Formats: sequence, C-alpha cells, structure tokens
Amino acid sequence: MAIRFELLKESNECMARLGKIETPHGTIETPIFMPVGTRATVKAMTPDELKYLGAQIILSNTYHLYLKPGHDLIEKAGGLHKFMNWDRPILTDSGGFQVFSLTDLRKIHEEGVEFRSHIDGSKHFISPEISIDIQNSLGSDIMMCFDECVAYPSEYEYTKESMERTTRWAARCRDHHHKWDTQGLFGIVQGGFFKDLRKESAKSLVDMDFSGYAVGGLSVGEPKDLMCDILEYTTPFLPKDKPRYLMGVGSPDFLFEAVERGIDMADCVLPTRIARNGTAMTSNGKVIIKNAKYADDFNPLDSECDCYTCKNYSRAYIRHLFNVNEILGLRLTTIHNLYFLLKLMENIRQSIREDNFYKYKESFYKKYGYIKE
Ligand code: PRF
Ligand code: ZN
Repeated sequence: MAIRFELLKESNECMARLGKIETPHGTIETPIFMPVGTRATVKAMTPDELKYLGAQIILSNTYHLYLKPGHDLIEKAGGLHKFMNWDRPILTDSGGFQVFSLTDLRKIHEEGVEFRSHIDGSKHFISPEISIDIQNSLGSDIMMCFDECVAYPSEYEYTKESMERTTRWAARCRDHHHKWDTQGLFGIVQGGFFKDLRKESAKSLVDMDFSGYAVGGLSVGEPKDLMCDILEYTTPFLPKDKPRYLMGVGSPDFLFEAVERGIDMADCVLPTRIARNGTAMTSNGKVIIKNAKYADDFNPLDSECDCYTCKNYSRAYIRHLFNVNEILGLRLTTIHNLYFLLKLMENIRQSIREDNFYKYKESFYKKYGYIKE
C-alpha cells in the first residue's frame, strides 16, 4: 500500500489526534495544512521556498491540469512531481468539486459529468474512471474519488440521490484504480447537512476500505456552527487507523474546529489568495496592508513571526509594493501567510502532544480577535 497512517496519540481533551502518513515521497506529520497548487504551482512560490516555509504536502487539481497543459503532457514529463520540481507528497483533487462549480456549464449523468471548459467553452466528459486515469498519469501520492459536492442549501431528496451516486462512483474509482502500490485513494463522504445521509455515506465508503477518508460538501457557505455539528457527527463513523481530510478549509478558526473534531488534513486557497490581494494573517488578527494607517508603519507584518518577510521587511515597504503593483509585494505576503498557517499547525500538533489544545485554542482566539478578552 502506498499510504500508511500511524496514529501516534489521541488527545485527552477532545477528538484531536496526532499522527503521521507515510507516502512514496516522504512522511507527513498530522494534523497538517496543505497549500494549494491548482495549476502545478503554489502561486508565486518556488518549491524551495515552500520547503523553507515548512510545507510537507501540497494539493493540485485534476480538472485544471487535464485542461491545461493536459495530463498526457505531464505524464510525458515524468509525472507531476518531476514536471513541477516538487519531490515531497502531492494530493490531487478529483475534479468533481471544480466541475460541479461550473453550474451553468455541466450536465450530470450516472456515467459521469459533461461540461464545458471555463477557459474556451470546449466540450468535455469526466467519469470516475477518467478521473482515476488522469490522477494515475499525474502520479500524485494521494488521489481523491470523483464525487459531487451539493450546494448549500439543497433539498433532502436531491442530496440523497447525489450522495448515493457519489457512493456508486466511489466504488467505480476503487475498482478502476490499479496503482495501489504507489498511489493512495481517499473516499469522500457527502450527504449535505442531513445526518442520516452523512452516516450512510460514511458507512458505505468505510466498507470499501480506502486509504483514507475525506469529508466533502462542508464549508460551502453554511453557518460555522452547522459545519461543526455535521463534522462532529461524521468523524466518529470513520476508522481511527486511517487519515481524515476536511476539504476546502483554511482559516485559523476552521482549522482549530476541524482538528478538535478529529480531522488530520485540510487544504484551502485562502492563505495564498488573500495574500495576493494584500491581506496578512497575523497573531493579532488580519492586517490589510493597503490601509492608510500602515503608510509609515516600520514594524513587520507580525512582530511575533520569524518568517523571511517579517525578519526583513516593514508594513510600510510591503504597502508601497502593493500600491505600485510590484510582484514582490504579493510574494512577501504569500511567504508570511503560508509560514503563519503552517506554524499554527505545528503549534496545534505540539498542543495535542502536551494535552493543552484547548488552552492554546483559547489564547489564539483571544489574540486573533475571534473572542473578546
Ligand atoms: N469535494 C471535492 N473537493 C472539494 C470539496 C468536495 O466536497 C470541497 C468542499 N468544501 C472542497 N474541495 N472533490
Ligand atoms: Zn511573517
């Protein structure tokens, strides 16, 4: 098996866990945040910079790479790792989520999904088998099943029908996958915001014995409490000896809430996306660098951070770079945001190790401004 998960510790305080995932490209310590490199690049970062920041695994996207430059080309280059010069683990999302975001451009059938490219309108078809073939050509360490993520809110009947189809698709993905020795495959729990559907989805997928399990269909615009409630209900149906991945979550509070409920992995474009429009996450909350009050602020983005950006540059300088559209500005904030979030996960792992997760969570929330002092 390509993927081996070892559960190192369960928290005495909550459902949080400490573990490690061994992959063909190295070991990942969990809980972990995965920076997103949709188009075979984590925007504006070199792989060496990502390593300096502490990235242990990155995520890339089947849908985007299939359209451009094409998975055949990436296979010809020797696989995605070689193509992009990243020798640590890679997880690829199946394309399901991206295709389903094209609401006006797609048609769902039992066999798969017909859609038009968001780039040039050309017609395409992706089925569970095709998604696996593409991910096999890319050579990611962890592949995801082809699923449907329903919108929030959605009717019970449609959510049920969709979840059942996602389960049938998962079985087809598993049957079609033929590279289990080098690539793991995760099932994705769906079922929207209906507990009976979440339970049924989780149970059916667990019976199929995947390398790990993701919780999909959350963080799609619902209130935070509802996400936490569904997540807390769902994770206990997942096996303890396999990794659990919450898809599309990357704000500090959501990461704490996820880990508290037994999640080991998460990904999101948030830290890199907000960095590029000039927002930094700091230990005292968000800093919107274009704000006039930073014009002559010669302090670092975050005075408690020891990243390359904070050790060398001031808010005033970074603000200037953004104001004149210099690309170094977005590179410096990206470096800081990724460092900040990866460091946060390291601190969370340490707090689980020392059984003071709640204490760390509370002190972080107070300083960040999530709760009042
Ligand atoms: N399914 C897949 N990718 C995803 C999601 C999902 O439900 C989400 C939901 N937050 C993000 N990315 N395949
Ligand atoms: Zn910093």
